[in-house]
Amino acid sequence: MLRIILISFILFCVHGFSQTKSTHVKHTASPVKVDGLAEQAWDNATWQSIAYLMAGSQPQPEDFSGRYKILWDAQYLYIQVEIIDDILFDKMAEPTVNYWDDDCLEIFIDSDASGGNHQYNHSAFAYHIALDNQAVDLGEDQEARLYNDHVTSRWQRHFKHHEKIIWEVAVKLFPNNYSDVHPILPITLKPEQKIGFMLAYCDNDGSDTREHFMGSHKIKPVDGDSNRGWIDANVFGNIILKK
Ligand SMILES: [Ca+2]
Ligand SMILES: [Ca+2]
Ligand SMILES: [Ca+2]
Ligand SMILES: [Ca+2]
Repeated sequence: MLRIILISFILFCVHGFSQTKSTHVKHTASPVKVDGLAEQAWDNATWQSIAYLMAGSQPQPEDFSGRYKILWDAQYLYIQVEIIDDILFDKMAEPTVNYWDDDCLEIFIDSDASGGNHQYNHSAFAYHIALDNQAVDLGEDQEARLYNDHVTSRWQRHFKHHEKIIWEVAVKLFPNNYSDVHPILPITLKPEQKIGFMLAYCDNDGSDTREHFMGSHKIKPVDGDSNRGWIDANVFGNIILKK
C-alpha cells in the first residue's frame, strides 16, 4: 500500500513538474492584424520576458530590453514583441548575408516539440526577422534562404512612447517533413497542441558584429556557448495551446 502511495506521489510530482515547464497560450477568436498596433485581443495574453544573455555582453535597459506575448488561432501563432533598442541598425542590405549581425528578431518554432538537431532540416525553424520584415533560416542545402511565406511581420514605433517598438508577427507552422524542394501545407493548430518555442533579439548599434543576443529562455551552455537555438531544438521552451 505504501509502495502504491509512493509511486502515485512520484508520478504526481513528475506530471506536475512537466506541466509547470510549459507556458499556456490563449486562443484568440478575432484574428490579430499584423500592423504594429496592439489591438484589444492582446489584452488576454500575458507578457513574457526576454531576459537571458545568449551571446555578447549584457545590455543596459535603454540599449536593449524587450518582452513578448503569444496568441493563436487555427492558422497562426501570433507574437507581439515590445522592444526598446536605442539604435536601429541594418548594415547588410542583402537579407541572407550575416543577418544575425543586424538588428533582428528571432523566433524559434518546433511545431510538435520533437526537439533535436534542426540546423539543416525543418524539424524546427529559427526564423531571423530583419528590420525589413523578411524572414531567413538555413535550408536543407545549408544555405540561408527566405521564408517570407511562413512569416508575416510588421513593426512600428509606439504611438506615444516613441522609444518603444511594437513588433507583430504571424507564423504558420509546418510538420517535420517540410522540404524546401517540395514545400507542403502548414498544419492546423488545435487546443492542447504542444509546441517548442523560443524568442530572441540580436542587437547591434553600429559595430562590426552583433553586440547583444538576448533570449527568452535560459540555455545550458555547451563548452561555454549558449547560442544553441539555431542548431538544437532541445534548448527551446514549450508552449501549450489552450482554448
Ligand atoms: Ca495589430
Ligand atoms: Ca541597442
Ligand atoms: Ca519538430
Ligand atoms: Ca540596435
